[in-house]
Amino acid sequence: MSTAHTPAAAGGADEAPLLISTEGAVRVLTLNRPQALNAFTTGLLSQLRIALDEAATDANVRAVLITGSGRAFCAGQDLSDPHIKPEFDEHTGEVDVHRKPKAKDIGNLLDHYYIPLALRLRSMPVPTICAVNGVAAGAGANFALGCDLVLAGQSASFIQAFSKIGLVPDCGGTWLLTRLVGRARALQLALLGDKLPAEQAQQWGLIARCVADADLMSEAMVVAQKLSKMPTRALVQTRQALDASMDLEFEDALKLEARMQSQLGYAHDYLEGAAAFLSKRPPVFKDR
Ligand code: T3D
Repeated sequence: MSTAHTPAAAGGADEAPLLISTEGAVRVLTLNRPQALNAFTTGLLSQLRIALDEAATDANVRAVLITGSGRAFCAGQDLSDPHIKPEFDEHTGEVDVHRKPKAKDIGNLLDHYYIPLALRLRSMPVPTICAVNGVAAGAGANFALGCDLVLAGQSASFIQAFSKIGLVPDCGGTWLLTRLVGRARALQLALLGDKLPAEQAQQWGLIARCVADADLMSEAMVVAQKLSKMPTRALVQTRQALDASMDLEFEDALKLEARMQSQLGYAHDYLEGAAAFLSKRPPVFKDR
């Protein structure tokens, strides 16, 4: 059964910048500013973080699926958002070099919105799946790549748009890209800011799977439903162990695995999994 609600929000075109629904134990979050390719405003960023907080604390939620409405996943930061919009002559489109522009600290925006969001996503106590339904640019691309499993439709693409406007990759991009595709390809993506089609993104190991556009949501939902029935705590600790392994010596990774198994071995889900296997019945996992 699917239920839907939207959080209380400001009116106007952005009445519901984030759609929230639930299918079984899967919480579905849909970025919903299609008129601006679902670009992030501070309002959308706040709602996304609140929605992730809610999913994290709701014991009935066992997976989160994130997607976008319309033809794009997310075009990154909304560059017309008053919080960061630069001052320029609206008629000529030129920046007046003689007039000292009022400084807008973009780092401030990151501190207050992007960093908490990226950390929230990465520390979710349930698996996260992103269904990239179209272009994912700038922070939109890196927010998607921060999810545990990324599926993309064949017409989707990934753009590290930052260099084109004089910025560095953010929302975790520098960390994620080097780990996902290595330094050479990370630099190619980040310096040139070119569009990487979904199929190539899969070949490069940037995302898990590229699927036909028409099948994207159903395929992503199958994955999300499957994960929602699995031992959540073990899945989340697997994410943590894989992330930590990048900075660990081999022996330290072995020790971390042992500490995690030690904890998980006492949990209901391991007892259930082993008992179900030995008694040849399907397991019912409950831990979160
Ligand atoms: O201050 C900071 O920036 C700090 C935070 C940084 C994090 C970031 O994410 S920086 C990167 C910001 N994003 C971009 O630079 C991407 C800008 N967008 C594009 O390059 C292109 O729109 C796309 C390649 C994503 C898609 O191209 P296309 O040709 O399919 O669509 P379009 O015609 O460019 O866009 C359609 C509409 O969406 C258009 O509005 P209109 O003319 O129909 O009224 C366009 O202005 C709007 N739109 C697209 N991206 C943004 C946007 N509006 C505001 N902000 C955007 N990022």
